[in-house]
Order: sequence, then structure tokens, then C-alpha cells
Amino acid sequence: TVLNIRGVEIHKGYLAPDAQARLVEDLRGVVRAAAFARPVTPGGRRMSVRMTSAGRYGWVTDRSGYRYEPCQADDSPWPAIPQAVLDIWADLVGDRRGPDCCLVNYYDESAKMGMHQDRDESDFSWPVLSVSLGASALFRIGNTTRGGRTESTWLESGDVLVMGGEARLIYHGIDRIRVGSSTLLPRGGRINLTLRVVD
Ligand code: MD3
Ligand code: FE
Repeated sequence: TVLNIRGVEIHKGYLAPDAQARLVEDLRGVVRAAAFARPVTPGGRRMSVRMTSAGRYGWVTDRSGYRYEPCQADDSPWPAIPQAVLDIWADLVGDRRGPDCCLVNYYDESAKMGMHQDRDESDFSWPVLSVSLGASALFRIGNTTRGGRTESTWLESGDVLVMGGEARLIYHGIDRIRVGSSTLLPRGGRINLTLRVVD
């Protein structure tokens, strides 16, 4: 089943439980090669979400700003995006090209992400794809300008979102995680993968 909220396509239960478990195993390899960190925003505040990346570029933030980097802080390349993740992109976005970056976000029970737009990429005609794993998250969908009315929905483990067209520049955020809503991750919490074309 697919929900459409303000142009955001939500493929409920796209990944079966066994596929979710295999993906978590793949992500162990990613995190071994590129550890999670809590980055600092340009305003100097430490984010509550832990982040790392896979692919040609990683998305990073520090006092100098938000940007994509071809290497990690120690100059090593980011690990490859797992094939199972690329397969989801090919199925829902197509095979004209693959994503350049797979941002891996980890939410513990107190992490959240404020309302923002994804606009560090050079071509907004490519959609953004997101995969939710583990605990459920309250996802807030706004407008293409800051403020105004919002709609919220729970994202559950195995849900996949595609944000293309008008929805590509919508403000969005994660208000909170529902503690204990999943046993997929050994330490609890939630992982979100965000796939983007960068340049
Ligand atoms: C709607 N991550 O990393 S994914 C992000 O759950 C980010 O970790 C959230 O927002 C998370 O930038 C939300 C869903 C998502 C991603 C990109 C979007 C929704 C979007 C871009 C436009 C509109
Ligand atoms: Fe975002």
C-alpha cells in the first residue's frame, strides 16, 4: 500500500522483516568502515541524531557549514552503498542513474530532527528516497516555505519514502521515536537511510 501525503510517497511495509534484518547486517559493515558521529551544526549545536554515510559522497556538517565530502575526516573513502539499498532505488526511482550518497541516521530514544529542507544537492529534479528501520518515528511534513500547517504520520520499520517533484523541497522533520516499538536493532532506536543524487 502507498500513501501520498503532500506529494511524499510512503510505501508502507515495502521491506519484509527478513529483508530488514539483512539490511541491518549490511549496515554493520558500513558502520565498521565509517563510524557514527554526532555532527555539529553551523550554529554550533551538536545534533541529537548520530550520522555516517556510504557512497561517492558523505553528507557532513560542522562550524564551516553543511556540505558533501568525497572522503571521511581521516581521508579514507566512504564505504560502498550496499547492493540491497541500490536495488530499492532502482525499483522505485529507476536505473537511469544511482544515488551518490546514502546518509545513515541513527536515532536513540531522545533524538529528533528539526524542520528543514534538503537543498545541498545541485539538481532537485532527482527524487530523494528514504528507508526506515527499527523504532517507529513521528514524521512531520510541512510546505515548500517555512511555517504553515503541517501533517504528521508514523514511519514504521520497512517503510520506504520517495520525495520527488513538488515534494522534493518540502520542509520535513522527525519529532520523536516511539521507544520499544521494534526489536530489529539490538540496542533499540531507529535507523533512517536517505539516498540522494548530489551532482
Ligand atoms: C521529505 N532525515 O536526513 S527521512 C535527512 O528520518 C532527513 O532521518 C529524516 O530528513 C530521517 O535529511 C527524514 C524522510 C525524508 C527525507 C528527505 C525529504 C523526507 C523528505 C526531502 C523532501 C521531503
Ligand atoms: Fe531531510
